[in-house]
Amino acid sequence: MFSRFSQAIVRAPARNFADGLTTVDLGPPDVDLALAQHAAYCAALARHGCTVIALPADGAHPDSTFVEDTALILPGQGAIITRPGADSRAGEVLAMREVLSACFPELPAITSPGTLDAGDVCEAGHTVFIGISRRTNHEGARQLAEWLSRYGVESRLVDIRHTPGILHLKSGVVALDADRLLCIEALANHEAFADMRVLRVPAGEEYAANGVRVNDVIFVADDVPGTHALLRAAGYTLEPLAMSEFAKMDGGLSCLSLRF
Ligand code: CIR
Repeated sequence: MFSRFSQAIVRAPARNFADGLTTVDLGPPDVDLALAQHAAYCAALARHGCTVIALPADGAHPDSTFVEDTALILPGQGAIITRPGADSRAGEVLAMREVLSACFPELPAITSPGTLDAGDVCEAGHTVFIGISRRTNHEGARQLAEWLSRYGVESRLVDIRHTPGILHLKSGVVALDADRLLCIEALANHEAFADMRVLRVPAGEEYAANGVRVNDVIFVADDVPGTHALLRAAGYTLEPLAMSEFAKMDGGLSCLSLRF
């Protein structure tokens, strides 16, 4: 089973997008180009069956375009507000609580001392992989696992604190199907994935492992031809999208929307 989404929450980058956090050295993003890439991303969500709920840009939080980090939704079941691990992102959850409380009357939250960015949460069927990272700590993961267990969802931890080049678990893993992942080489042999079929992104295309499945297609960066060939050979339909300006801020295709 793989969740089907009918709605997606997004937030366009604000003019001060370049003031957000980043660990990569790719130069500052061009905000106008980021806005054009964001618009194309939203159009793709709509083409693939999602009603797009667009929140206004929020200059008080330069990373707020990465809406996915602020909540986790089990479509048709429940939602939980996260507690982002970066201080500058803490306030982002307030707006998300307001939006989601209209759909989910019971809306628990990860609480201190737990921290959790939902970019560290990778759902594959009835299993959820939770990354322990610089943003998500063991207590945050424990609280999330307890919440998931109420819905019969099993969770497994993946410690990525020593995996170079990735901010979040989903910077390096995409759930393609309930039993199949696309991974960077460094994570492909992780014991948590032992019963999954794993496709490895070709060397030099590590950014490709920051894609996301949206209903029947895989959203993937447009500049990773080796990965495109690999995924097409495995039978997937792709939606290649330009992501250069979000990559400069450590962002990928999953973090730009919260889907349910
Ligand atoms: C951050 O450092 O929090 C943002 N600049 C990027 C967050 C990307 N989120 C994600 O991959 N889920």
